[in-house]
Amino acid sequence: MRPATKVLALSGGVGGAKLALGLSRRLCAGELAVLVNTGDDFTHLGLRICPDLDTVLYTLAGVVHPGQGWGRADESFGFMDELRRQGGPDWFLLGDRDLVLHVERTRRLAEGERLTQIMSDLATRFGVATRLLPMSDTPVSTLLDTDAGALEFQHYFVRLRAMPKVQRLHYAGAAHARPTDEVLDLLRSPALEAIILCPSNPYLSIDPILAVPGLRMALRAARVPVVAVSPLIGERAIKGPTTKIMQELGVDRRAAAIARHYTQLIDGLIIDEFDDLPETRAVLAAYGLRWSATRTLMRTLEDRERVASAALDLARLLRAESTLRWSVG
Ligand code: FO1
Repeated sequence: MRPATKVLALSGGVGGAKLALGLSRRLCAGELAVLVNTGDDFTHLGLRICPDLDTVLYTLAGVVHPGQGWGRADESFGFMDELRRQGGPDWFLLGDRDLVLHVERTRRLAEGERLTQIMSDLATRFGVATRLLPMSDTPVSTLLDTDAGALEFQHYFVRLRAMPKVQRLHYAGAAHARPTDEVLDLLRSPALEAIILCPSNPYLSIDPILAVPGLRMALRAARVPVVAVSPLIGERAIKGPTTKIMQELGVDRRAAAIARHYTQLIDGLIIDEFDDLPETRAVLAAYGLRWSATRTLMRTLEDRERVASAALDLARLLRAESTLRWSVG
Protein backbone atom coordinates (compact mmCIF):
# COMPACT_ATOMS: atom_id res chain seq x y z
CA MET A 1 0.00 0.00 0.00
CA ARG A 2 1.15 3.55 -0.79
CA PRO A 3 2.14 5.57 2.32
CA ALA A 4 -0.11 8.52 3.17
CA THR A 5 0.84 11.77 1.46
CA LYS A 6 2.41 14.25 3.90
CA VAL A 7 3.41 17.06 1.56
CA LEU A 8 1.65 18.56 -1.44
CA ALA A 9 3.77 20.71 -3.77
CA LEU A 10 2.22 23.04 -6.37
CA SER A 11 4.37 23.17 -9.47
CA GLY A 12 4.77 24.37 -13.01
CA GLY A 13 7.49 22.94 -15.26
CA VAL A 14 11.27 23.12 -15.07
CA GLY A 15 11.90 25.18 -11.86
CA GLY A 16 9.09 23.55 -9.93
CA ALA A 17 10.19 20.07 -10.99
CA LYS A 18 13.66 20.71 -9.57
CA LEU A 19 12.23 21.48 -6.15
CA ALA A 20 9.81 18.55 -6.43
CA LEU A 21 12.83 16.29 -6.95
CA GLY A 22 14.55 17.80 -3.88
CA LEU A 23 11.38 17.30 -1.82
CA SER A 24 10.99 13.70 -2.99
CA ARG A 25 14.55 13.02 -1.81
CA ARG A 26 13.95 14.64 1.57
CA LEU A 27 10.78 12.61 2.19
CA CYS A 28 10.07 8.87 2.27
CA ALA A 29 8.87 7.27 -0.97
CA GLY A 30 5.24 8.14 -1.62
CA GLU A 31 4.99 10.92 0.97
CA LEU A 32 5.02 13.63 -1.70
CA ALA A 33 2.29 14.56 -4.17
CA VAL A 34 2.71 17.24 -6.84
CA LEU A 35 -0.26 19.28 -8.02
CA VAL A 36 0.76 20.32 -11.51
CA ASN A 37 -0.28 23.23 -13.74
CA THR A 38 -2.09 22.15 -16.88
CA GLY A 39 -2.66 25.69 -18.20
CA ASP A 40 0.33 25.14 -20.54
CA ASP A 41 -1.35 22.12 -22.13
CA PHE A 42 -2.35 22.36 -25.74
CA THR A 43 -3.34 20.30 -28.75
CA HIS A 44 -0.61 20.26 -31.38
CA LEU A 45 -0.47 18.03 -34.48
CA GLY A 46 -3.64 16.44 -33.11
CA LEU A 47 -1.87 15.39 -29.91
CA ARG A 48 -2.67 16.41 -26.35
CA ILE A 49 0.57 17.76 -24.91
CA CYS A 50 0.95 18.41 -21.16
CA PRO A 51 4.44 19.94 -20.83
CA ASP A 52 4.49 20.62 -17.08
CA LEU A 53 3.15 17.19 -16.12
CA ASP A 54 5.69 15.52 -18.40
CA THR A 55 8.54 17.72 -17.15
CA VAL A 56 7.76 16.80 -13.52
CA LEU A 57 7.41 13.13 -14.50
CA TYR A 58 10.72 13.02 -16.42
CA THR A 59 12.54 14.93 -13.67
CA LEU A 60 11.32 12.63 -10.90
CA ALA A 61 12.07 9.58 -13.06
CA GLY A 62 15.63 10.82 -13.66
CA VAL A 63 15.25 10.83 -17.45
CA VAL A 64 14.89 14.57 -18.08
CA HIS A 65 17.30 16.38 -20.40
CA PRO A 66 19.68 17.93 -17.87
CA GLY A 67 20.50 21.06 -19.89
CA GLN A 68 16.98 21.94 -21.02
CA GLY A 69 15.11 20.76 -17.94
CA TRP A 70 12.29 19.50 -20.22
CA GLY A 71 12.13 16.63 -22.71
CA ARG A 72 14.23 13.52 -22.36
CA ALA A 73 17.97 13.09 -21.97
CA ASP A 74 18.25 10.07 -24.23
CA GLU A 75 16.29 11.28 -27.24
CA SER A 76 16.25 11.11 -31.05
CA PHE A 77 14.45 13.42 -33.48
CA GLY A 78 13.57 11.27 -36.49
CA PHE A 79 9.93 12.37 -36.32
CA MET A 80 10.86 16.07 -36.22
CA ASP A 81 13.33 15.70 -39.12
CA GLU A 82 10.70 14.06 -41.29
CA LEU A 83 7.98 16.52 -40.21
CA ARG A 84 10.28 19.37 -41.30
CA ARG A 85 10.96 17.64 -44.64
CA GLN A 86 7.21 17.34 -45.20
CA GLY A 87 6.70 21.04 -44.46
CA GLY A 88 4.91 20.52 -41.13
CA PRO A 89 5.06 22.96 -38.20
CA ASP A 90 8.46 22.45 -36.58
CA TRP A 91 8.56 25.20 -33.95
CA PHE A 92 7.65 22.85 -31.09
CA LEU A 93 10.26 20.13 -30.63
CA LEU A 94 8.92 16.64 -30.05
CA GLY A 95 11.48 13.92 -29.51
CA ASP A 96 10.70 10.39 -30.66
CA ARG A 97 10.47 8.90 -27.15
CA ASP A 98 8.60 11.92 -25.79
CA LEU A 99 6.13 11.58 -28.65
CA VAL A 100 5.00 8.21 -27.32
CA LEU A 101 3.58 9.87 -24.20
CA HIS A 102 1.58 12.36 -26.25
CA VAL A 103 0.25 9.64 -28.56
CA GLU A 104 -0.72 7.36 -25.66
CA ARG A 105 -2.28 10.20 -23.64
CA THR A 106 -4.28 11.37 -26.67
CA ARG A 107 -5.50 7.83 -27.39
CA ARG A 108 -6.55 7.22 -23.80
CA LEU A 109 -8.24 10.62 -23.42
CA ALA A 110 -10.20 9.92 -26.60
CA GLU A 111 -11.36 6.66 -25.02
CA GLY A 112 -12.78 8.68 -22.13
CA GLU A 113 -10.08 8.14 -19.49
CA ARG A 114 -9.29 10.94 -17.05
CA LEU A 115 -5.94 12.74 -17.26
CA THR A 116 -5.39 11.97 -13.54
CA GLN A 117 -5.64 8.21 -14.17
CA ILE A 118 -3.42 8.37 -17.24
CA MET A 119 -0.68 10.33 -15.42
CA SER A 120 -0.89 7.99 -12.44
CA ASP A 121 -0.33 4.98 -14.73
CA LEU A 122 2.56 6.71 -16.51
CA ALA A 123 4.19 7.55 -13.17
CA THR A 124 3.97 3.90 -12.16
CA ARG A 125 5.50 2.80 -15.47
CA PHE A 126 8.38 5.26 -14.96
CA GLY A 127 8.90 3.92 -11.42
CA VAL A 128 7.96 7.26 -9.83
CA ALA A 129 6.56 6.88 -6.29
CA THR A 130 5.49 10.54 -6.05
CA ARG A 131 1.85 11.16 -6.97
CA LEU A 132 1.45 13.42 -10.02
CA LEU A 133 -1.87 15.19 -9.86
CA PRO A 134 -3.14 17.41 -12.70
CA MET A 135 -4.81 20.55 -11.33
CA SER A 136 -8.02 19.42 -13.04
CA ASP A 137 -9.22 16.78 -15.47
CA THR A 138 -11.06 19.53 -17.35
CA PRO A 139 -8.89 21.45 -19.86
CA VAL A 140 -7.86 24.97 -18.78
CA SER A 141 -5.79 27.09 -21.12
CA THR A 142 -3.53 29.98 -20.13
CA LEU A 143 -4.14 32.78 -22.63
CA LEU A 144 -2.06 35.92 -22.86
CA ASP A 145 -3.26 39.23 -24.24
CA THR A 146 -0.10 40.73 -25.72
CA ASP A 147 1.01 43.46 -28.09
CA ALA A 148 1.11 40.67 -30.71
CA GLY A 149 -2.52 39.72 -30.03
CA ALA A 150 -4.12 36.98 -27.92
CA LEU A 151 -1.83 33.96 -27.65
CA GLU A 152 -2.04 30.44 -26.28
CA PHE A 153 0.78 29.82 -23.81
CA GLN A 154 3.08 27.63 -25.97
CA HIS A 155 2.73 30.01 -28.92
CA TYR A 156 3.77 32.89 -26.66
CA PHE A 157 6.52 30.97 -24.83
CA VAL A 158 8.10 28.75 -27.46
CA ARG A 159 7.06 30.00 -30.92
CA LEU A 160 7.49 33.70 -30.08
CA ARG A 161 10.18 33.13 -27.40
CA ALA A 162 8.22 35.08 -24.75
CA MET A 163 9.02 38.27 -26.67
CA PRO A 164 5.54 39.87 -26.96
CA LYS A 165 4.64 42.33 -24.24
CA VAL A 166 2.06 40.84 -21.86
CA GLN A 167 -0.94 43.04 -21.02
CA ARG A 168 -3.24 40.54 -19.32
CA LEU A 169 -3.49 36.86 -18.52
CA HIS A 170 -6.55 34.70 -18.34
CA TYR A 171 -7.23 31.06 -17.78
CA ALA A 172 -9.79 29.95 -20.35
CA GLY A 173 -12.06 27.16 -19.18
CA ALA A 174 -11.15 27.66 -15.51
CA ALA A 175 -14.69 28.70 -14.58
CA HIS A 176 -15.97 25.27 -15.71
CA ALA A 177 -13.09 23.25 -14.26
CA ARG A 178 -13.22 21.55 -10.91
CA PRO A 179 -10.56 20.06 -8.65
CA THR A 180 -10.35 16.29 -8.88
CA ASP A 181 -11.60 14.02 -6.10
CA GLU A 182 -8.01 12.84 -5.63
CA VAL A 183 -6.85 16.39 -4.82
CA LEU A 184 -9.84 17.21 -2.61
CA ASP A 185 -9.41 13.92 -0.69
CA LEU A 186 -5.73 14.64 -0.21
CA LEU A 187 -6.45 18.13 1.12
CA ARG A 188 -8.93 16.66 3.61
CA SER A 189 -6.53 13.94 4.73
CA PRO A 190 -5.37 14.15 8.37
CA ALA A 191 -1.96 12.84 7.24
CA LEU A 192 -1.21 16.01 5.22
CA GLU A 193 1.38 18.17 7.00
CA ALA A 194 2.43 20.90 4.57
CA ILE A 195 1.74 22.59 1.25
CA ILE A 196 4.70 23.98 -0.68
CA LEU A 197 4.45 26.43 -3.59
CA CYS A 198 7.42 25.69 -5.84
CA PRO A 199 9.47 28.61 -7.28
CA SER A 200 7.47 28.46 -10.49
CA ASN A 201 6.20 31.55 -12.27
CA PRO A 202 3.31 32.84 -10.09
CA TYR A 203 1.38 34.16 -13.12
CA LEU A 204 2.01 31.40 -15.63
CA SER A 205 2.26 28.33 -13.41
CA ILE A 206 0.71 28.76 -9.96
CA ASP A 207 -2.17 31.16 -10.70
CA PRO A 208 -3.76 28.77 -13.25
CA ILE A 209 -3.88 26.15 -10.47
CA LEU A 210 -5.42 28.67 -8.06
CA ALA A 211 -7.93 29.67 -10.76
CA VAL A 212 -9.64 26.26 -10.57
CA PRO A 213 -12.79 27.10 -8.59
CA GLY A 214 -12.64 25.80 -5.05
CA LEU A 215 -8.94 24.93 -5.05
CA ARG A 216 -7.64 28.01 -3.24
CA MET A 217 -10.28 27.54 -0.56
CA ALA A 218 -9.53 23.82 -0.24
CA LEU A 219 -5.80 24.59 0.17
CA ARG A 220 -6.56 26.94 3.08
CA ALA A 221 -9.18 24.63 4.55
CA ALA A 222 -6.50 21.91 4.83
CA ARG A 223 -5.24 23.85 7.87
CA VAL A 224 -1.59 22.96 7.26
CA PRO A 225 1.23 25.48 6.76
CA VAL A 226 1.54 26.82 3.21
CA VAL A 227 5.11 27.79 2.34
CA ALA A 228 6.15 29.39 -0.96
CA VAL A 229 9.66 29.43 -2.40
CA SER A 230 10.35 32.76 -4.08
CA PRO A 231 11.25 32.44 -7.77
CA LEU A 232 13.24 35.68 -7.61
CA ILE A 233 16.81 36.50 -6.72
CA GLY A 234 16.95 40.26 -6.45
CA GLU A 235 15.10 41.50 -9.50
CA ARG A 236 15.95 38.44 -11.55
CA ALA A 237 13.99 35.23 -11.98
CA ILE A 238 15.54 31.85 -11.25
CA LYS A 239 14.13 30.72 -14.60
CA GLY A 240 12.06 32.02 -17.51
CA PRO A 241 10.21 35.27 -18.14
CA THR A 242 8.87 35.85 -14.59
CA THR A 243 10.39 39.30 -14.03
CA LYS A 244 9.78 40.36 -17.64
CA ILE A 245 6.06 39.66 -17.15
CA MET A 246 6.01 41.32 -13.72
CA GLN A 247 7.54 44.44 -15.23
CA GLU A 248 5.05 44.44 -18.11
CA LEU A 249 2.15 44.01 -15.68
CA GLY A 250 3.53 46.91 -13.66
CA VAL A 251 4.27 45.01 -10.44
CA ASP A 252 7.33 45.35 -8.27
CA ARG A 253 9.95 42.67 -8.97
CA ARG A 254 11.28 41.68 -5.59
CA ALA A 255 10.66 38.92 -3.06
CA ALA A 256 8.24 41.23 -1.23
CA ALA A 257 6.07 41.28 -4.37
CA ILE A 258 5.85 37.47 -4.25
CA ALA A 259 4.64 37.74 -0.64
CA ARG A 260 2.04 40.28 -1.77
CA HIS A 261 0.98 38.11 -4.69
CA TYR A 262 0.34 35.11 -2.44
CA THR A 263 -1.15 37.06 0.45
CA GLN A 264 -4.07 35.25 2.18
CA LEU A 265 -2.68 31.97 0.89
CA ILE A 266 0.80 31.47 2.38
CA ASP A 267 2.11 31.41 5.94
CA GLY A 268 5.80 31.35 5.11
CA LEU A 269 8.23 32.30 2.34
CA ILE A 270 11.68 31.01 1.45
CA ILE A 271 13.74 33.85 0.04
CA ASP A 272 17.18 33.90 -1.49
CA GLU A 273 20.08 34.98 0.76
CA PHE A 274 20.56 37.93 -1.60
CA ASP A 275 17.10 39.22 -0.63
CA ASP A 276 17.59 38.82 3.10
CA LEU A 277 17.57 42.58 3.67
CA PRO A 278 15.97 44.75 6.35
CA GLU A 279 13.42 46.19 3.88
CA THR A 280 12.35 42.71 2.70
CA ARG A 281 12.10 41.50 6.31
CA ALA A 282 9.94 44.50 7.20
CA VAL A 283 7.49 43.77 4.36
CA LEU A 284 7.31 40.05 5.19
CA ALA A 285 6.72 40.85 8.87
CA ALA A 286 3.99 43.33 7.90
CA TYR A 287 2.27 40.50 6.00
CA GLY A 288 2.52 38.34 9.10
CA LEU A 289 4.77 35.85 7.31
CA ARG A 290 7.55 33.66 8.66
CA TRP A 291 10.53 33.41 6.32
CA SER A 292 13.92 31.86 6.00
CA ALA A 293 16.75 32.55 3.59
CA THR A 294 18.90 30.13 1.63
CA ARG A 295 20.61 30.01 -1.77
CA THR A 296 17.60 29.32 -4.00
CA LEU A 297 19.40 28.75 -7.32
CA MET A 298 19.06 25.01 -7.97
CA ARG A 299 21.90 23.89 -10.23
CA THR A 300 22.88 20.67 -8.50
CA LEU A 301 21.01 17.91 -6.72
CA GLU A 302 22.43 19.21 -3.42
CA ASP A 303 20.94 22.65 -4.21
CA ARG A 304 17.51 21.07 -4.75
CA GLU A 305 17.75 19.13 -1.50
CA ARG A 306 18.91 22.24 0.38
CA VAL A 307 15.98 24.36 -0.85
CA ALA A 308 13.59 21.46 -0.14
CA SER A 309 14.93 21.16 3.41
CA ALA A 310 14.52 24.91 3.96
CA ALA A 311 10.87 24.74 2.84
CA LEU A 312 10.11 21.61 4.91
CA ASP A 313 11.86 23.04 7.99
CA LEU A 314 9.89 26.29 7.76
CA ALA A 315 6.65 24.32 7.37
CA ARG A 316 7.55 22.22 10.44
CA LEU A 317 8.28 25.34 12.46
CA LEU A 318 4.94 26.87 11.44
CA ARG A 319 3.16 23.64 12.29
CA ALA A 320 4.77 23.48 15.72
CA GLU A 321 3.84 27.11 16.36
CA SER A 322 0.22 26.65 15.35
CA THR A 323 -0.14 23.47 17.44
CA LEU A 324 1.23 25.43 20.39
CA ARG A 325 -1.18 28.30 19.68
CA TRP A 326 -4.19 25.94 19.45
CA SER A 327 -3.23 24.05 22.60
CA VAL A 328 -2.75 27.33 24.52
CA GLY A 329 -5.67 29.26 23.02
N1 FO1 B 1 10.31 24.40 -24.69
C1 FO1 B 1 10.98 25.10 -25.63
O1 FO1 B 1 11.55 26.14 -25.31
N2 FO1 B 1 10.99 24.68 -26.95
C2 FO1 B 1 10.36 23.54 -27.35
O2 FO1 B 1 10.39 23.20 -28.53
C3 FO1 B 1 9.69 22.76 -26.34
C4 FO1 B 1 9.08 21.56 -26.64
C5 FO1 B 1 8.50 20.79 -25.60
C6 FO1 B 1 7.95 19.53 -25.89
C7 FO1 B 1 7.40 18.78 -24.87
C8 FO1 B 1 7.40 19.27 -23.57
O3 FO1 B 1 6.86 18.52 -22.58
C9 FO1 B 1 7.94 20.50 -23.26
C10 FO1 B 1 8.50 21.28 -24.28
N3 FO1 B 1 9.06 22.53 -24.01
C11 FO1 B 1 9.69 23.24 -25.00
C12 FO1 B 1 9.00 23.09 -22.67
C13 FO1 B 1 7.71 23.84 -22.38
O4 FO1 B 1 7.33 24.70 -23.40
C14 FO1 B 1 7.86 24.74 -21.14
O5 FO1 B 1 8.91 24.34 -20.33
C15 FO1 B 1 6.70 24.73 -20.22
O6 FO1 B 1 5.46 24.69 -20.81
C16 FO1 B 1 6.79 25.91 -19.25
O7 FO1 B 1 6.65 25.37 -18.00
